[in-house]
Amino acid sequence: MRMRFDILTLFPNMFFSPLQESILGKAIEKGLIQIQTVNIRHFTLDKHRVVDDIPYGGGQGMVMKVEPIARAIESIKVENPSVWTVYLTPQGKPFHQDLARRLSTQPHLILLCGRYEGVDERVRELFIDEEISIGDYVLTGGELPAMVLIDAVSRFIPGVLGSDHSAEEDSFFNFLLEYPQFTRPFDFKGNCVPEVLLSGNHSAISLWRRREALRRTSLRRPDLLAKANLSEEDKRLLGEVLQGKSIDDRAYLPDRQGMRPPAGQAGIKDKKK
Ligand code: 4GX
Repeated sequence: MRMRFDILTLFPNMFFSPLQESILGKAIEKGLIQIQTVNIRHFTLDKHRVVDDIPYGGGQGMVMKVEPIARAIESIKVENPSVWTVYLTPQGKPFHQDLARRLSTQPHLILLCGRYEGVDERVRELFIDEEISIGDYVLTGGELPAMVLIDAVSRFIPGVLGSDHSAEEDSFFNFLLEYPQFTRPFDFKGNCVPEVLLSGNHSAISLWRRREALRRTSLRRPDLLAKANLSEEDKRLLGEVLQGKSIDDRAYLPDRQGMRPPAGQAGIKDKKK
């Protein structure tokens, strides 16, 4: 039942802290997932350990060479010829929750992280089973996308989330965004928690949460709402929402000016309390 990830990268250090904290760290300790980084540079054979070269035909930037990547992938395939190999690239199919669930049924994934202008096309042709994009923006490499994928996929592995939490119940499965959550204090600088949540009336609370989930989805993601399977009661609640008073959904507004952190210096600083 355990799942294994092999990450092919030029920057293995990027992965250590992010994947060892919190829930994924626990999942590794429990043996539910196994993560190994493979430094592509270790699979070069030349004195200068060259992993990239200029593009044939000219043009800007560098391209990752085929041989070190081929040797790195083959070193894993000798152990497991049926490993599924993924390349993270903006040209891939869009990553989403269903794809994460499908990948979680694979016992073993290789994640190839590209740098520079990408990899030699023959890597794709010869070794890649699936190309995946985490979104329409350009990053400096495939390492962060690989972490995003590992995180989203691992949540589907039984035992990774607490026993009271199933990834299947999260939003996106029912095509509704989640309802607003509150915890103590009741009154924060005059901003109070909705009274219904303190009423102890569980059916009223369920109705309120359902209505707020519908409100949020119709406001922010009408595309999702169109796919949702709405009950007759949902339609009635949505009707209440649509003819409701002006809707206060402040968190969805752009950042307020004057609330930004000061421009950063070099390095990452941990704010002292
Ligand atoms: N979702 N990147 C890949 C190297 C690269 C450059 C050009 C192919 C062509 C990304 C994303 C992403 C940055 C990973 C560039 N590969 N990956 N890398 N968005 O931006 O997956």
